[in-house]
Amino acid sequence: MDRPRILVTRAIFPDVIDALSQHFDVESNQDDRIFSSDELIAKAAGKDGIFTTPSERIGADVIAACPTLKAICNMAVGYNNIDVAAATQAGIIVTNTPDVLNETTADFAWALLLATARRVTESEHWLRAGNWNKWRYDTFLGADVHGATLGILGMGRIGQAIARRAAGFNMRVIYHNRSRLAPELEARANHAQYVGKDELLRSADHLVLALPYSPQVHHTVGAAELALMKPTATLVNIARGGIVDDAALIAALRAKRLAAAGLDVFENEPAFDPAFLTLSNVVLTPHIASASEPTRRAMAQCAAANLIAALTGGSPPNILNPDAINKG
Ligand code: 8YV
Repeated sequence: MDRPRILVTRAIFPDVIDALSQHFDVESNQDDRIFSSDELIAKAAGKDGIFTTPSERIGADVIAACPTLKAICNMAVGYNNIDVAAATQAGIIVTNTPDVLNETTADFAWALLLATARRVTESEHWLRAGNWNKWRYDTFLGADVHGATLGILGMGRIGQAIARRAAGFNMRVIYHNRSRLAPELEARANHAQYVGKDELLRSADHLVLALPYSPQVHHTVGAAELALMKPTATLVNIARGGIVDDAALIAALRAKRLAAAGLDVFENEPAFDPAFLTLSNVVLTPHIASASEPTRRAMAQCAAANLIAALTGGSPPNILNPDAINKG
């Protein structure tokens, strides 16, 4: 029997390519070229499966043009790059990589929160530029983290991991989520208290966004929401570009209606709004919240395991659309 044929859309750990090659004929992209949409379709056509990352948009057009596809395995917990409904309709399994990145991503949310509140990167730039020639009582005064109120919008597995870490900082944790957590989960999340979205915005000293992107939450933090926040507050986004209205955020930061922001994700990334570069009160990172060596490896292995299961008659551990199986 012919081996299934797969496409790996981006460069990935070579040993993961080796593992996939034990089961499949693999077309890989170790040169890490960014495919145009037409190239992606041309490469995916005739394949049984694709190993994707959030940089590739797998829309209904790609799905319609690739009738041999049986599985799309995304190396990310987020999957808003994939039209899951169209895939389900076409009998294509879609998988993601949940859980393996929770703790690493929560660590990074804290890295951004602390760097933002305590002006770590801003002061380092100033120091590197040769400006440090005397001590002053008010050099880079920031906001306290300990004892402050941490707000979390989106209290899934990553949000809860962020909340647990607040215990060491003696913080009160408030959150808003589509639905309230069970009491035992709230207790484990540093006794997080469920509040309405407006109260979250009004009360948080440090607000972290940890919700998945969907069209329903596009610009869920825009000008009106930013106006509710304390002028001393900080905002951290480790979730997805598009959840925040970046133009509104830039205006708020410029006018100091918000003290500072720490951003790992942006609208239209990597071509983010260059106005961010003109602001000193932002910490900017290139979508690396899950980027520890062990975690990126675990994510790649998880996506590979899903693809192997999907195309060799197994049950992919992280299937997002079980209905696809009956259609296929
Ligand atoms: C990166 C993420 O996008 O998992 C997600 O949804 O946003 C991040 O972990 C991912 O590492 C890219 O493969």
